[in-house]
Amino acid sequence: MGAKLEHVNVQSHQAYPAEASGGIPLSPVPQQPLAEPFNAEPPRAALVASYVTPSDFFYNRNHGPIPIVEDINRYSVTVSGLVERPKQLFMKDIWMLPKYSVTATLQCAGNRRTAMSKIKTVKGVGWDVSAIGNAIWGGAKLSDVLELVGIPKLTSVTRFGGRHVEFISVDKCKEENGGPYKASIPLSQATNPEADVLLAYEMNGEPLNRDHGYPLRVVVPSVIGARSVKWLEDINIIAEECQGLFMQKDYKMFPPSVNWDNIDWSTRRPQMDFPVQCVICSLEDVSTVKPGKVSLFNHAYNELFMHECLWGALFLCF
Ligand SMILES: Nc1nc2c(c(=O)[nH]1)N[C@H]1C(S)=C(S)[C@@H](COP(=O)(O)O)O[C@H]1N2
Ligand SMILES: [Mo]
Repeated sequence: MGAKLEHVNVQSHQAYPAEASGGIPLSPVPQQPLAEPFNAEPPRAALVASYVTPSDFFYNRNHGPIPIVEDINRYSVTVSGLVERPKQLFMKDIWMLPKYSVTATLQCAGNRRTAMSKIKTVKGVGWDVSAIGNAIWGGAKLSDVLELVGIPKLTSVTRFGGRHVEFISVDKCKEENGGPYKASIPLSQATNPEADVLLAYEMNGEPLNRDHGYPLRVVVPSVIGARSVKWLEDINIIAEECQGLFMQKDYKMFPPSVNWDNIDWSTRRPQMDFPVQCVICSLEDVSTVKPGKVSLFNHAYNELFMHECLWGALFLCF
């Protein structure tokens, strides 16, 4: 079985074996060596082949080279900042906490950017429609982890004025001038057990693989993928939201009157949730069909489903 993800923005393609997705014909994949950072999405037919997206078909978005964490025993996450009892947590400390399985959709905020660019050019990776996936994530709840440093459940501000939880990763990227990838979410969401924010060490019942954040990543259900930081290294409790580029000068929505010459990033909050959307996946944009009954399969997403993505079937008669 060959590579299962399609490297975005690569032009030269070769036919892809149909048996790789259980008989569903897949779109072609590139044969070139992969560039860094690695960004890839599955063919759209793979998305509707199963409710849970197999890890091998799950899109990949990276801003820097993928780091290798070799010594799991020495790997640790520091929890510090505006907290009473800062702590260094090793994997054994995380594994000791109650384990939860959460089915959650991750989607890159740039998904469908190629289609958006047909209306007005947008900067960024030229995704088709498949920078989205539905996985069963296994790990500890962030609300339990934060209790270890003295932050009770359902806290929106710590005694020291902490209101946001910043996640800082191991990987380094050029957009942060060689610094780590980072993002934050409000403390009220992080300490709410019902929000199901996870420090995940498993994906679809297997240890997280390297591409998806081994050994530990954040999963923030119902929020754009950019906030689900992979290869977590530090958790920082801070007063203001994270000042990193991906929170302040990227992943924001502006009206059509704004362009690169007049943009004022400070006028918009970092994007967290998504608009409702739906995509037909069993046909390509340019497919033509014969008159008669046509079965279509789509994926639909609505943040009100909270954690779950709905894979639907739609039947149309022409
Ligand atoms: N450390 C780190 N975490 C990261 C990123 C990254 O480049 N580095 N990319 C983010 C973005 S933009 C998305 S959409 C998701 C993608 O997760 P995946 O590659 O597991 O699908 O990871 C997020 N977490
Ligand atoms: Mo993303």
